[in-house]
Amino acid sequence: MALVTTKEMFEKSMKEGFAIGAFNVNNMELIQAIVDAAAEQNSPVILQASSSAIKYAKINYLMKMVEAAVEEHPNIPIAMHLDHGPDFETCKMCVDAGFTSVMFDGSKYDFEENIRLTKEVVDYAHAHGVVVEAELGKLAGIEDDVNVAASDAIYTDPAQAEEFVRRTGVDSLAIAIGTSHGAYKFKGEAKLRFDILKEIKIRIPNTPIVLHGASTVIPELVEMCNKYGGNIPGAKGVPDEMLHEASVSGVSKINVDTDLRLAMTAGIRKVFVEDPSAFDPRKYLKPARELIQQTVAHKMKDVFGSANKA
Ligand code: PH4
Ligand code: ZN
Repeated sequence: MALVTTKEMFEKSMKEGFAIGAFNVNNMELIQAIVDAAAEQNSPVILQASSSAIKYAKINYLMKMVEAAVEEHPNIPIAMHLDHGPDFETCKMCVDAGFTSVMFDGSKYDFEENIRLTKEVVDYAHAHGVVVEAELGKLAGIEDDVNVAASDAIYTDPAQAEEFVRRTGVDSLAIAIGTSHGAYKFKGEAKLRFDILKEIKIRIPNTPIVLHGASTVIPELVEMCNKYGGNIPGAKGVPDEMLHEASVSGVSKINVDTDLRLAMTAGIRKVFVEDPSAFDPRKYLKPARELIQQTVAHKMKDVFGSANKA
């Protein structure tokens, strides 16, 4: 099987009420851990790279490794997606390089400009058999180089969502209901606006909904980082129960990056502290890769409900 678009996996997710994890990648160990977890769980999976990840790893290396992952796991639907494409050129570069899905993130523009720019990307991508995710509303926190103060976070307006999808022809829509990027999502209790999600779903029942900034910030991983010399105090994410509720309430794609960063860092830190003489990278990258795989498998099986949906 070749790389697939997200079309069929999203159709299945909407029909059967589960979500597909979209996991950020920028190196070989992440890619291997994620697709091995998907194979172990017989789950569809989306690999995604941001423009800064592409700058770091280089698009050619990323695509060759993703192609290798597909060859290793021919029975698992794997999509390759651009996360937070900042402009038409970056989206075009990824379409031309063989990505099967791209996100154009026009959330920093006003409504009309977001529609105009998204439509340009949709026209190009669709002409090349590639699907497009767009974003409406603003997430609090830091994403790429855009910093939106928490107080300026703007929830997605359901009526605008309907108009946006109709006028752009976009394939999926990222919405803002209270999540944010990174390890510090909530000061007090975690709170998501499921009422807004419900309203959006009523207005665009056939459009897959995407949740960004949806890491759990798994307490065990934060503790492990801190235990082995890290300093990540007060980190807090979206609890598993809320992500499960989102998965059965019409969210089709759930983005996870922070939890993978924590797993990799925790695994490496542990080896460094327990065996200061270790300096063969395989000695610390192997356990780190295993911890990432466990983390991804847990999400697929226990939270998103995508296990056995390949
Ligand atoms: N993302 C990840 C964005 C990563 O430039 P960069 O590579 O740092 O960008 O789109 C998410 O939605 C991840 O959410 P999370 O932080 O809750 O895991
Ligand atoms: Zn994001």
